[in-house]
Amino acid sequence: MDNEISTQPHGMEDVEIQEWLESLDSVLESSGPEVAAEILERLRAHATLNGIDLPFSANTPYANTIPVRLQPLFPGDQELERRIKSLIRWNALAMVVRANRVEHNIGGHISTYASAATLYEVGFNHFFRARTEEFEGDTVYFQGHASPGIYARAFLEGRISAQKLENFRRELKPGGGLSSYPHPWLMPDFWEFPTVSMGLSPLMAIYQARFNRYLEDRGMKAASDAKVWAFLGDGETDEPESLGAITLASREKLDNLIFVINCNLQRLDGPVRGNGQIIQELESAFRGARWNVIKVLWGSEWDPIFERDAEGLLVKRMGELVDGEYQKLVVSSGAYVREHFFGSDPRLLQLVEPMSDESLRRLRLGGHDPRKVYAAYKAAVEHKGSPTVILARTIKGYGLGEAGEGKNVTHQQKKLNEDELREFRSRFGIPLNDEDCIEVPFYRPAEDSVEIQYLRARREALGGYVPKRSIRAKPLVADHDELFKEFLEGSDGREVSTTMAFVGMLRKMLKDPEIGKLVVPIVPDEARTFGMESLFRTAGIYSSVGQKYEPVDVNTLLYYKEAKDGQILEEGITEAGSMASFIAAGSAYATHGINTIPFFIYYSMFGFQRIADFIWAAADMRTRGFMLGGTAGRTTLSGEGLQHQDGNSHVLALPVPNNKAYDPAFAYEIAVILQDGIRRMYKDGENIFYYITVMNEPYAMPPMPGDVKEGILRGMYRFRPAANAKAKLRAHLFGSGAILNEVLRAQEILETKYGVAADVWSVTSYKELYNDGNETERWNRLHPGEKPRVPYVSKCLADAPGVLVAASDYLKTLPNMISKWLPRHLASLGTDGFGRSEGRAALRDFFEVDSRFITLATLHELFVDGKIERAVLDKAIKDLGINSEKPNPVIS
Ligand SMILES: Cc1ncc(C[n+]2csc(CCOP(=O)(O)OP(=O)(O)O)c2C)c(N)n1
Ligand SMILES: [Mg+2]
Repeated sequence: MDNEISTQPHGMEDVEIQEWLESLDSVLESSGPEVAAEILERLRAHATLNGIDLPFSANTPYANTIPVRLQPLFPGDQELERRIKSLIRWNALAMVVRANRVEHNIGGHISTYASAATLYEVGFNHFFRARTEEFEGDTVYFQGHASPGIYARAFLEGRISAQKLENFRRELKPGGGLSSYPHPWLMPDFWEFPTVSMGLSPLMAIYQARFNRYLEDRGMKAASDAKVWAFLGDGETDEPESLGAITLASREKLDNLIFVINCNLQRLDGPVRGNGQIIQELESAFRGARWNVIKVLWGSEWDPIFERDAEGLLVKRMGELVDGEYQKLVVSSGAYVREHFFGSDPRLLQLVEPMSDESLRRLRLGGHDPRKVYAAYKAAVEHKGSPTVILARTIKGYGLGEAGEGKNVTHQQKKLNEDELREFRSRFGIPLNDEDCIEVPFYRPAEDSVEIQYLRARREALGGYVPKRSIRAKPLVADHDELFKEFLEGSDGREVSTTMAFVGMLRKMLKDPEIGKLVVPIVPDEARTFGMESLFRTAGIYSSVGQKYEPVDVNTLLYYKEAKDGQILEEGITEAGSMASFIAAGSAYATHGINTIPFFIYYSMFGFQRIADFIWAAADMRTRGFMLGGTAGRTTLSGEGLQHQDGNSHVLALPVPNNKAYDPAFAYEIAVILQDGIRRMYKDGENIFYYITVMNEPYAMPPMPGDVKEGILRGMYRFRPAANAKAKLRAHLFGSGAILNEVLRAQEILETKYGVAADVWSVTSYKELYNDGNETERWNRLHPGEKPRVPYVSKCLADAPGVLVAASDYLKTLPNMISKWLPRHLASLGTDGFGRSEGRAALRDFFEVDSRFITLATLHELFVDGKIERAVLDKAIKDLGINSEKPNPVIS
């Protein structure tokens, strides 16, 4: 840690330093901080020019950033706010303690909110503005583990009943309960942002703040001074996502963004940086990234001590301690603090000589002092030109005393004994007698009490209650038949990939009078890979500063055009950041009342596999939009090798309940899925989103064979029936994505060489078929007296004679999932295993998914069925050039 501002240069007299400091003070007084800063900058430059090697430090001393003389007056009724906060503390604690008395181990957290109560209450009483008709409102990401406190406040506000509070973490109780953490899926009128998977919310908040600017720059919403607040834990900052995008925030000058990091110096197991100083570490990271950093370390009780310390000894001493020592001081007596902290120097001891041990113990930290927190928040909201981070020092489990304050076990403290409860009650002045208090009842003062009146008045002044989620966008009205019609007609023999076909649709959607403006294309530096560069010029790449340079390719048709009203979000190489943009755009129907339709186009391998937790959060948040996994298919993406070739994503998409996953083969399938998706999400308001894989293998796109729209959407339809349905040898072949072409080739081989008449089915979504099958089974189980329903896939194959074979570019488990609803055994071919750097043909041979292997699988099924002789099979293996001893691709 290089936070030390050395106060003991070699051989220099204290007097001399004093003189320098005094002259700076006098400049400060006579000419102000800007002049003082200018002088220091000039001195630094002068020193460097003269060969003085100044060590780099992004740190400031271990002290409050805002000096007392610049501290604004606290505008609220401090005593009343303290009483309200105490009641919230009590109810938050009561929720957890009561829940765990009823159901042992139901969990919940006391100590996170206990340490953050002041940080939230100052926000609620003075800063967080609600969304109203006139004002878009501030956006607040609450730290997930602090949720009991947020619920407890809503209880005092009369927004959550005592019964709901009683059923914290018991959502299935009659009358409902409260979800453990912020989950819009579970509490869609209350929570807006899922935050509890640590690290997601800081990244989402950054991209949310940037998306707000994007909407303004594109003229889709009025400019406003609304803020995005994100409350994080200090331990949470170890997640790479937490700090991973902070330079974007400063580069984009997001002064609408405020991080509040609750620096209680502890995480779950112990100290965040026992041997270091997390606050100084974070300060240097954020200052290095050019954020406005405000440290709120010491409460007002410290002010007079600092005042007495003309030599700066106290700040120096504070900079010396490591967090492990600070944590110890927090749980120690005043005498211990005097001896171990101030005792390091007799001059320091003298500073606190007039103070009793008790008052030493009660020296508050900055994050627990509303005046200091208010000053920081006010400075943050007024700051211009960069995002702000507030590093607030607090105590984990503040107020829990022996029950856990500052202790390593405090994160998981869920129960308090009688003495501990009484002590907490007394410390925070909760009006409950000794007997009642041990029952830990919820406590809400009467409606006409000053506390409730004050709390309501403050929220009224700030526009209403927070958090609150509501859907404000109006549904779309058009049906877009015209838009998609041309794509149902095929490519007239021209060879195109599904990616190219999709880009054609995107181009057309961008011109549509209703949805054109709403489309938000998002790419992580992969637009050229997907042939999207033509959109650079027509739609423009969003840049908050326009284009300050003449692009090198300005003379070409498709030059790299950046523009302030550009529509494309070209995010650079960050799938996580792109997904955060997707979430912001896909939830704007609620956050902003705007139906933006995100299309996030990326390398399919780097989606579900890399950023699955963001996708899960998007699902929780009821995000709408389309994710397009490009260069998809383990054998269809040739050359790249095992890191790129995706045969996994459709399996990884299975667990996300409201995600619809499609592996289409043809342009018209994509058109049908997109049109229907826009209708379902933006007209009918369904809380679903789409994952569609698109490939880069070119082939002729056929016209839609009749009205197969329902089949496309439900997961399968017959694409090409057998020429001779009456043949003796029959088969049904399933193909998906680019592998459907292999299946069609197999259909021909089987017919011409082996006399097998096969129907070919395009399976667009195994996930749809699987969900439908399960749903049908469940319904039948629950309704035994009624006519049993039949799964869609069983209906499709009800009168299908012959053997069944499926092939896709994904794991074999996909077709296997639906095999139990099929009339006969299913042979599944797929791409389990690691990819290879190879061409398509070799890859399909290696993974055994080409037309030859599909043919063999069909013949083998017929052989097992007793329909053909062994000899036919042996000959086929030879004729097809299949090496029976080839290594198994799964493990080779
Ligand atoms: C991605 C992820 N990993 C682990 C956890 C489990 N977890 C919950 S709270 C916590 C400690 C939090 O410490 P900190 O961020 O400092 O918050 P505090 O409670 O101290 O304010 C951990 C590890 C989680 N919620 N998310
Ligand atoms: Mg912490």
